[in-house]
Amino acid sequence: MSFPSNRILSGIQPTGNLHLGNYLGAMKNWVAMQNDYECLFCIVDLHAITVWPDLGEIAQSSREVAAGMIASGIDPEQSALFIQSHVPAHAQLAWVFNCVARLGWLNRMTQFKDKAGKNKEKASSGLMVYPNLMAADILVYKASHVPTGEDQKQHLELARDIAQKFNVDTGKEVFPLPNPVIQGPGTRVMSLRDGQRKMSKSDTSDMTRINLTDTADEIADKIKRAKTDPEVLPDKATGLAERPEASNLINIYAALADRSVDDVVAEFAGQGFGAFKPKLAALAVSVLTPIASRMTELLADPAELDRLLARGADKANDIANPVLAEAYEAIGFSTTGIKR
Ligand code: AQP
Repeated sequence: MSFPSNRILSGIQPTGNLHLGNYLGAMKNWVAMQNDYECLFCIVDLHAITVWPDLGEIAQSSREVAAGMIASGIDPEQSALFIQSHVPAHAQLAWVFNCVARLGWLNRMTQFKDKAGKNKEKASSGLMVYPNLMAADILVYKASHVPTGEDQKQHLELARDIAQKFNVDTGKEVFPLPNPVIQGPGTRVMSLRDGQRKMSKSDTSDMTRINLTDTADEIADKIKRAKTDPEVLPDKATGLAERPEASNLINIYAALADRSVDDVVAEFAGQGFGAFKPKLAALAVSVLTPIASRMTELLADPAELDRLLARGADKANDIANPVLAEAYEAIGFSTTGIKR
């Protein structure tokens, strides 16, 4: 069985503001991969309701994410940019995977534990089976590669387990085993207030993250007030071990500047944060404020964004529907009435 060797699927939730972690851990890498891969980028609104959001805001948040992606460099003519719920095969295949994945596998997912917290009994069942939907997002396109941040690594391993079990159980090689692409210093951008926690949309404090829509003053202020330690910067990257906040700021600098951590450390060796932070702020402002301006322009024409997203959904449906039919066939469902 031959599978596509250079097809990418990746997604992002339309929940709250896009932030620097989403940009450096995901979107910036997606942009760089567009010329070498057939790319499908998905705004995962079905994932967004696993933690019930403000219902009136999902459509507009989806447009904002689409605008953020296009403003960051995703080309909707070249890549398929679409909303997950516009391609029903994601949810249909996810149901199949609910019946393939074992509860023991899902119980090991650390993101569920983090997000459900102490209130596990009150978490939605959707939050528990979120990784099965993510596996469907990827496998319904037979994607070969999934570029993502470090936080999604465990879910990707589960997607591979699901693909393998489905193939073994049905005796048909329907799904490939997708490969994670987790690379560069931006794969794990941490909170500006706590170097042990990831930068996240759902953090209650806005000072923990840099939003893509922040103004130059807000960016500079957040970096100025970012938590650090009293030491000067080391002359080798190994000197950042046990210094999570310093390490985070250096990683952010390296990822924004497209330089290696070693290179950045060598430049700032022996300097304190008083000297480093203004340089980081200037760099962040120079990269992020043009993205914010372009987002504002794109959001001024919601009908055009909706048109681009509908076109992306057409492209995605054309790939996903035959794969779903193939999976149904492998299970032994009657597929005579299914549209391909
Ligand atoms: N802090 C991060 N560092 C690097 N990459 C990150 N990503 C998210 N946070 C970081 C990557 O961004 C992509 C889309 O993520 P998402 O918005 O769909 O979901 P998430 O990972 O759950 O992001 P948040 O901000 O943490 O959202 P909430 O707070 O709602 O849970 C993924 O590729 C992810 O790896």
